[in-house]
Amino acid sequence: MSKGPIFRLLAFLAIGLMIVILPFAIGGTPSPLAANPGAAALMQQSPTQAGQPQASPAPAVTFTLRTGMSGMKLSFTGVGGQIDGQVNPDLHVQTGQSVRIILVNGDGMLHDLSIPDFNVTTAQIQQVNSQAEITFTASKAGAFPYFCTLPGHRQAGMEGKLIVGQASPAAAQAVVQPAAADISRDPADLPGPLPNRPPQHVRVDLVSEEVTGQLANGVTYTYWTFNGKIPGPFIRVRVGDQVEVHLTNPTSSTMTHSVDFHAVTGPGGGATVTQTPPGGETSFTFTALNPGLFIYHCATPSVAEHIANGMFGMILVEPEGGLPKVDQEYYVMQSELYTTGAFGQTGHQDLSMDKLMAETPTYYVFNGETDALTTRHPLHAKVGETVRLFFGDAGPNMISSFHIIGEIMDRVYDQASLTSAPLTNVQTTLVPAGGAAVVELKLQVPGRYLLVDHAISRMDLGLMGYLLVDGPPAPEIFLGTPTAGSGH
Ligand SMILES: [Cu+2]
Repeated sequence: MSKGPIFRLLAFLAIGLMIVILPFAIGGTPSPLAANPGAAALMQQSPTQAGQPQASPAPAVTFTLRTGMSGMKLSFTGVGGQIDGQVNPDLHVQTGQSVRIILVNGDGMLHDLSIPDFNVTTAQIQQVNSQAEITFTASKAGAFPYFCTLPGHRQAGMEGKLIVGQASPAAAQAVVQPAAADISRDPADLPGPLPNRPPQHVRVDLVSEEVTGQLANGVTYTYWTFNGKIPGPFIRVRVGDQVEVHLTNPTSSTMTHSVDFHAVTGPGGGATVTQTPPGGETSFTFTALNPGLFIYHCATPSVAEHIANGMFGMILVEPEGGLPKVDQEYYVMQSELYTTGAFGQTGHQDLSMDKLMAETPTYYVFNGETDALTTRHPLHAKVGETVRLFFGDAGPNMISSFHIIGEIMDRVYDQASLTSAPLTNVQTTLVPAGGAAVVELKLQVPGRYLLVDHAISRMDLGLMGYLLVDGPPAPEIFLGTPTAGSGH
């Protein structure tokens, strides 16, 4: 039963495979050597060239991008070579290289592709499978956006990066920023229902952590968090519990922090006794008198700044006897960020106090970042299951018109009041800043459902989540064939 020989054989096969595949996995489809992409790619990226002045210009490189929809987003999708199938792929070329980009229309909408930094824009094309192209010399190193110039298309997702000057691994490092930390909390990260028990003493430990994470693709931000993730930990107690809260602020912090629980009956919700300087610890105890789903947040001036930077979470105070049983529970919080740079501007972004005071957000996000509930941690369920969403709106300022595209909410505990009868059969539910709702739905048709705020411009400013439902088709409820370019 020794696994040694098998592992050695697998390792040998894997290394052999990498030697065969690696040359093909570098770069786009080089031309004029397209007939032998492997050899061309090797020439393009050969180690003897890496980091050295080149004796002769690198061969021309060709990329093909197809327009289409991915989810509810418009996008360019790579065709062929390393970028095949990638949405808005990074296009890597060498400095001085001749670059050809072929744009193929995949959706029948009017599109083009422009790289203003190199003064090139394709013709506009609309017919499905029609093509347009640009050729230019990548004369300067750096990362440059390519995008569609049709009104709204860039905002709707048609944007990627041309990265010039990646001859050596060191240069690549300098140009392509490593993906920043994921600060978003997985919406499945919450404790399960409490056992049926009498009230008891519960200790809650919060740490105010200032961490740099990825706000969006190519965009980083220094978040202020509770326990390193956004939202902070989901706290679950029952009515009557005595909750002992400890807030620790590490010495590495730059700010004083605090916490205000909306579940607290008492001054400041705890904020008056938890103003905690770097290196300090504070605590207080409260009795959870009222059941419900409540926000907690930092309440150190400027409160708006501390909330915008990510200092919020929720506490569920279960009513006596708990909540009805469901198959899946998820923890989702909406908030908005106010950055100095415009939406999508790459690099590290700082908070804009002017935008914050004017209440003109740059980004709207679920669980702290634009990709939190799409590519990073989508919600999952199976046909036939019931799902409960603990949904909170941290603000700091905006009201959420919470909606799930393609679903009807079977029950909504409006304003997160768990002692009132829930609303039934709701399309969109209003959640105030600093408020919450508990939403329940049963899934009957498989597919991808989108969590949005139906103040729908916000979808183009980062606010979207996926609920992925697996299971057999239900043609008696929904019957249809996807249209061309609709993705899935
Ligand atoms: Cu704070």
